[in-house]
Order: sequence, then C-alpha cells, then structure tokens
Amino acid sequence: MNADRPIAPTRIAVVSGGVGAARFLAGLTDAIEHGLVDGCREADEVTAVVNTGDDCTLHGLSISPDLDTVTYTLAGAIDPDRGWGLVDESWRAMESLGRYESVRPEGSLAAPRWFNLGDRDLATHFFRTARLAEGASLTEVADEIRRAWEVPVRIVPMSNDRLSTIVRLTDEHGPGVEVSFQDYFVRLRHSVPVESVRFDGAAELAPAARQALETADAVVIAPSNPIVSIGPIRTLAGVDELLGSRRDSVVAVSPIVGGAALKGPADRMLIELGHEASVVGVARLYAPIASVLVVDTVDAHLVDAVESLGMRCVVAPSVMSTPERARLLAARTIDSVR
Ligand code: FO1
Repeated sequence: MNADRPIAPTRIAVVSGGVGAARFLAGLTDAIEHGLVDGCREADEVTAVVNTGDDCTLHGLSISPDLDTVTYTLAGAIDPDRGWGLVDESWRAMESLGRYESVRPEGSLAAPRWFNLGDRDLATHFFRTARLAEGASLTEVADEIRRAWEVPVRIVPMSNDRLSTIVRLTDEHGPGVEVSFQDYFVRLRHSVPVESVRFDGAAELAPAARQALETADAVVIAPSNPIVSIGPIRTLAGVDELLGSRRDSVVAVSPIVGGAALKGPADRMLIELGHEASVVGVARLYAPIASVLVVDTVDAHLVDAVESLGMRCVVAPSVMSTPERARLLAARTIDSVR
C-alpha cells in the first residue's frame, strides 16, 4: 500500500501535537463509535496530522515522540500517568547504559540517559530507524507502526523531512544559547525561561498531510501547545494559507483553561514569547486559520473577548479527565463546524 494515498476519504483532519491531541483523538474515536459524529461512521475517516518538530536522534535511533504518543494512546497502550511511553514498561536497557558512563570520553554524547526509552518502546525506534534506512518515508513508517498497533485512525507526520524545533534560552544561560526541543523539554524540564523559538530545516508538508487538510469536511486544531506543537505544522509552506482558505470548517480547541496549560509549559511559554496565556491569547493566534474556538466553562466570561477577534466561541467542558468527557468534547467540537 502507498501510505501517501489513504484509501478511506478523510472526513475529519486533526492537527496534532502529543498528549492533549492524543486524548482528543481517543475521544473522537469513541464519539464516532457511539454514533455522535454526524456523517462519520468509522474511525478510519479521521486523519491525525502530527507534529514532528520534537523528533530527535539518540543512540542513532530516529525517535518521533508525538507520532508515538498518538499511536500508543489510540492503541490503548500509553502509560496513563506519564502520558508518553508504554504502560507496564521496563527500563533495563536504560539502566544498562549506566555501565558506560564511566568510560565515556569528555564531550561524547554516547549513552545519554536523560531521555528515557523503555525496553518495549525501543522496539518502535528500532523499527522506524531500520525502515527509514531502507528508504521508506516517515509517512510510510508511521502508517506501518499504527497498523502494527491496529489503530484505525490514519496517523500521518506533518512532513517527511526533518524540521527541528529550536529553543533559544534567555541570556542568563549565556548569550544566544540554543537547545533542541527535547533538551529544553526533558533535560532542562522546561523550567528555564525562553527567549524565542525557531524551526530549523527545509521541510515540506507531506503529501498525505496536505491531502487530509484539503479534503476533510472538518479540520480540528487539537488542544496542543500553539507554539511548539501546532507552530511547526503552521510554519510549513502553504499550511496557514490552506487552513485560512477553508477557515469556516476549521475549529480549534483551546489548550489553555482558566489561564493555565493542563500539561506542559504552554502557559509560561506564551507569556515569555509576548502572548497572553488565556483563551483570548489563543484566539489571537488562531483567528486567521479557524472560525471557531472551543473554550472550557471556566472561561465562559471571555466569550465576548474571543468573539471580538472574529471567532465564534463555543463553551464546553474541555478538561479530558475521563473518556466520557473526551468523547463529549470531541462530539461538541465537530458539531460546531458541521
Ligand atoms: N518526556 C519526559 O518528560 N521525559 C522523558 O524521559 C521522555 C521520554 C520519551 C521517550 C519517548 C517518547 O515518545 C516520549 C518521551 N517523552 C518524555 C515525552 C516527550 O518528550 C514529549 O511528549 C513531547 O515531545 C512533547 O509533546
């Protein structure tokens, strides 16, 4: 099968980062199974277009955290507490790497242990790395991996090319210090102030991603970090123009609830980069590409402020603390643009 040409027509495309998007997609699958999504009967009519700006190479392995988080979540295999990696994981390979720390020469990056790869998770990175080395595209490999996990939702990377999210730290870390996204997020525990974010690499929107965004009846921007999860996808040539041209059928779900991010550093990052950590700040970022913003009930008092920016504001419980809440949020979100 050519993974660049999905067989089932895409009814719904979901522009996705990691954990928040994965939970939304699980809710959407559930909503479709419960018959709550008009005109959509099977989960294979959904395509997730996934951020790969967080991808990294460690131990020589090609690691795509957001693709894996979406796949494992939809397979029901994610560790529910961490939100990443596999449930019932063991860490013997990571522990065994400790043996080499004492002999690692100064300056060598071999045997890093700050990024935790579980024993079972490693199999996914082995497979991805080997298939890419055989010449397969990331689109093909992502499709093979989701089929191996029997996930019906189509999962496509935003690009087959490498585009790396680079975080510039404020000057207290030294002038102009830049780190990779995973360095910032995991090694530095996203606890350091950020000066700016840029995306490095000449990457194009993957054909399967373009097809999904062009042909879907509705496009959802998942509740993911607008800067470092949705930002890399939007930076690809033509994406904002494409979404802007079909803005009436694009809905965004705010990842900010009551002025705070539910997970990760989105709230702090928005402020550090000169935006507002509120649904109004999110609306300013998404108004050019989406006609509707879904906000949580705690933000109901900000409906007028959002609507003054030219977006319709839908209020719904948006904290996906149970599968039922995720299902209802997904159904309500799709309903708002159909
Ligand atoms: N997140 C962490 O906070 N610590 C880790 O050691 C870590 C390892 C890891 C391994 C594989 C994987 O797919 C994800 C992993 N993550 C880890 C999560 C990842 O850094 C983030 O989910 C995203 O990149 C942000 O969306």
